[in-house]
Amino acid sequence: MSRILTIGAAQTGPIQRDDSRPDVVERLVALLREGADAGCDLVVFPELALTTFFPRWWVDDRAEFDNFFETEMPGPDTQPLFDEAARLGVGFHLGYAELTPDGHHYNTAILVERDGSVAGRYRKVHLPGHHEHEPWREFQHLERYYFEPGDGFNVFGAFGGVVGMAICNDRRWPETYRVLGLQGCELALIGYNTPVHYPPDPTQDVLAGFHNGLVLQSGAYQNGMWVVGVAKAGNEEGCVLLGESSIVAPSGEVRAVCSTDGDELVVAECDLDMCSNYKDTLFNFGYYRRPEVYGLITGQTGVEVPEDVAATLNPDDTTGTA
Ligand code: CDT
Repeated sequence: MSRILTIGAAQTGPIQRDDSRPDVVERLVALLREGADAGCDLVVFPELALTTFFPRWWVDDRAEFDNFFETEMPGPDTQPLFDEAARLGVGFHLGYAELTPDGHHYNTAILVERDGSVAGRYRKVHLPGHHEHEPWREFQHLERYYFEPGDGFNVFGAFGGVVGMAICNDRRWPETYRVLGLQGCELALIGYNTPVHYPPDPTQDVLAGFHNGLVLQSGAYQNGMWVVGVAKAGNEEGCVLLGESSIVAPSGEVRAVCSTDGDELVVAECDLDMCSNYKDTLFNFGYYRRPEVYGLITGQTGVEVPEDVAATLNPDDTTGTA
């Protein structure tokens, strides 16, 4: 049986603070319909696709921003998207801010099957930025203030394959793809909101697009999986967000890429069986991996230079040297 999926990367342009949910959902529905016309099985929307990227602002009382969160999915504002998807027989992936009934806040994505059923949910693991208000920045990146981290990377049986999700900053960490890859992931869906300006080190600004391509392509290749990276792009409340949404094959080749900073759909045919070209050969994990020498990866978080090596950097300090 063929496992060729037609996938649309549905980049959105900016969403301003005053844009209403129904207006945003209407834009998503338009992209979904464009995807249906292009024969898509699945349309992938960005991280926090229903609102502006509100963690760029500080408020003393976090509850003031609860209006940016969804308390149910689907809810009254998002139901039209679910209804249209089911009517068209097109699945979708959607990032949004989630507020649970017991008061937990997450940066979340869901995967919805072609019949409208929810196939999976993921809560962002790697929360970038800072916890405290840092007034020296041109804009804040307060994900660590507004969200709690999720507790793992799972895969889901959906669309005839093994599908995983990650969100934005997760895509920069090789562990994300490898933990998904170890569960057989054939398709990783990753929404993002990436400011082009990085206040702690502006020398990285000109490399924003390069780094985005680098991590999506290497994650795909090193794990033999399709990777779909989808941006919310453009000038959002004065903060310029990277576009360049793309669909990457298990070979690491880019099969489709957006060329604007607005609402734009690009489509690629993704043969899930192509994953085995890599999973069963060069990246045959079962045959080649050496977990017995990878212990540091799960055993520690930060860098610990071994004492004998550190000593060579400070020759005056003879502690611990022979
Ligand atoms: N949304 C998100 O995770 N953005 C981050 C910005 C990093 S700078 C704090 C990213 O990795 O693209």
